[in-house]
Amino acid sequence: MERLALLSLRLEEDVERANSILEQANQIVVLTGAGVSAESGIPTFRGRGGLWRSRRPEELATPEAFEESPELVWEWYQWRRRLIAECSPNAGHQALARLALKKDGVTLITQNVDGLHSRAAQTEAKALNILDAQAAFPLEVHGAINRDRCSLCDRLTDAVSHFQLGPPQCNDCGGPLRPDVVWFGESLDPIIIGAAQEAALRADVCLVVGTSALVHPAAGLPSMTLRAGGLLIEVNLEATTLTNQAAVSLQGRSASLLPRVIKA
Ligand code: BV8
Ligand code: ZN
Repeated sequence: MERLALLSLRLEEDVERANSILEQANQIVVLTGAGVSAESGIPTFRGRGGLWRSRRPEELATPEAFEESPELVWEWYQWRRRLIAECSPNAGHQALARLALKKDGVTLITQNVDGLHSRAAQTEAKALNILDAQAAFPLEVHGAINRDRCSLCDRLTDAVSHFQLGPPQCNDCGGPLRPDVVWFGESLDPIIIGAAQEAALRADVCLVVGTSALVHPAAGLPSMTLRAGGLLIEVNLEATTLTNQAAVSLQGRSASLLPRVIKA
């Protein structure tokens, strides 16, 4: 049999194996990164054409950068907000939402701030006639780009879509608003990361999708499942530091692989 046919047969077998592991699991934790949104048109961070290819993350996604040049950081996030507003959840987001809506014991965790998982939760719940979509809303460990937070009094508001240069001021205290995301050197919300770590520890399976697994503490979640005796299934275009610990590693695009792995 020629090599290509052999490879796709091997992938099909791995998809089946992944599917049966998920079906037999009682507790599933899913961790997604920028790769799950790539096919929706949102560039990843470190890959080809990634958001940070031209700049270093430290230049833009840190409190120091915001302190130093609030206009530049604010403009970068406004650019990303406009880009995200043009994008929609893809079949990968939808498959994960269906898994969480139809199977008990599934916890979705995302490092992404684009809100696409939450949008998929709403559309899939509607399509499935499920009133409460809550089960498919992810733990957003790095925050949400479409929420503003006052950098002085922490007041939260929906993102102001305006085009003025530089961050708007807080209506309460006049402090500069910032996107409600977690920057490098900032701690994650202890309640959110705590819930994510608890889910990882009790999971029989951790399904990791589209992450280079470089940013901690989120990147440490799959190892928590492994150390607690759970299995790892990885979906990624390329190998990562997690690949050799995975029971099944599916190399390919998440928007086409996830609906096949999750035949919910
Ligand atoms: C913290 C902001 C405590 C929002 C982001 C050493 C050990 C442990 C920690 C550290 C350390 N050194 C420094 C640290 C701390 C640091 C860190 O981990 N640095 C790394 C770089 C070493 N972490 C922190 O600062 C965190 N806070 O630790 O608090 C503390 C307090 C004070 C001082 C120290 C510590 C805060 C981390 C949050 C940072 N904020 N984003 C925003 O603007 O978006 S992180 C940023 O990276 C994004 O949020 C993103 O989610 C995250 C991870 O990136 P990925 O999602 O994995 O994306 P990437 O492009 O890398 O990879 C995409 C993958 O998809 C690739 O593998 C690709 O192959 C794949 N792919 C592409 N297309 C597809 C696909 N797969 C499938 N299908 C496709 N179609
Ligand atoms: Zn304020």
